[in-house]
Amino acid sequence: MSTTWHVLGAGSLGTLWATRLARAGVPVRLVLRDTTRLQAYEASGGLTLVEHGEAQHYAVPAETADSTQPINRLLVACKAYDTESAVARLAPRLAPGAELILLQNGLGSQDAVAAQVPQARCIYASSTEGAFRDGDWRVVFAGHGFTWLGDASHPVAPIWLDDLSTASIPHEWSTDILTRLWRKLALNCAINPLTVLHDCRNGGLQQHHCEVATLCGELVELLERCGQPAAAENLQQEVERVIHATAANYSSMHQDVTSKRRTEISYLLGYACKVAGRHQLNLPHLNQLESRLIARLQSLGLPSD
Ligand code: NAD
Ligand code: KPL
Repeated sequence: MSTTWHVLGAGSLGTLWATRLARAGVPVRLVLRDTTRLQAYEASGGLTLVEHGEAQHYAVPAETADSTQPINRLLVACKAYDTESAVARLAPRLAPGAELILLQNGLGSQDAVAAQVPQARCIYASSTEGAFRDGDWRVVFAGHGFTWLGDASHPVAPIWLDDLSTASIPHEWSTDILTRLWRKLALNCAINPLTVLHDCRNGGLQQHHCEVATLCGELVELLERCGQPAAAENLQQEVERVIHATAANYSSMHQDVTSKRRTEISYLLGYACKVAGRHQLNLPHLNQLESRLIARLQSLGLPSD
């Protein structure tokens, strides 16, 4: 019998993973916030995944954090700002040798969780898959992509990657996961805040070429200073390529702001500025971008952390 995957956070990515694992016959259980959510979930009868316009229903079993069953494998699919408190509630249930897979975008939340549960192995992930909720317990698989997984302190791939293959979740074990996460963070810092400040689609940044180039210059300095030269390579070209390739899309941060949702600023631009400060690196445009973004979020009545 294979090990059960506990999935913490039944939002977009959590549902995308839970339904594909369940569809492949891999044992999965959702961990929901409280009994109110659990009752609502049970009344709905399960999760729905919409793929290629077709909705499929999966009766994935669920529990709350207060359940007592030990957890051996935990997929953490909360937003970065919820991760630490969500994992803290489950820490007493983690079995010796438990493994956590952290799906959060940006940086900072993963290290915080790893410090919180030193007895567990924490595997960091970086995903280009895209999903969004179009109803309670219902998720649309919007963008097929790829997920890299890695463990900066232990290069050997876990055996359970086979479960991901069985579930047709495109993935690869990465021995440089931090470089991947830093690269994605740099891309997000160069694109997402500006799309909020200029209230435009990604393609709208083609009108702000100089601003983008200046930010890329500072991000390259930061990456090199933090020992991530590979993440800095041709950053500006990559940013321009992404702006062009995703010209018609709104960035994830722009979508959060439009929907009045809290952003993950502290784990993206906020993290970059904090690390620059720690290295006593003066990056005036990046700092100014952070101040402008915070001011904009506050003016919209949104949390700025
Ligand atoms: P989401 O808001 O759709 O889902 C998060 C879920 O976690 C919510 O259902 C929330 O209720 C739940 N949650 C929060 N605290 C909890 C707790 N204490 N106990 C139980 N559940 C709790 O978020 P998402 O879009 O799935 O994003 C998750 C992470 O993945 C983010 O860091 C995001 O940047 C990253 N990511 C998302 C996508 C995407 O397409 N959605 C793509 C790549 C990366
Ligand atoms: O990852 C992205 C996002 O919207 O979060 C893009 C726009 C592709 C890069 O910042």
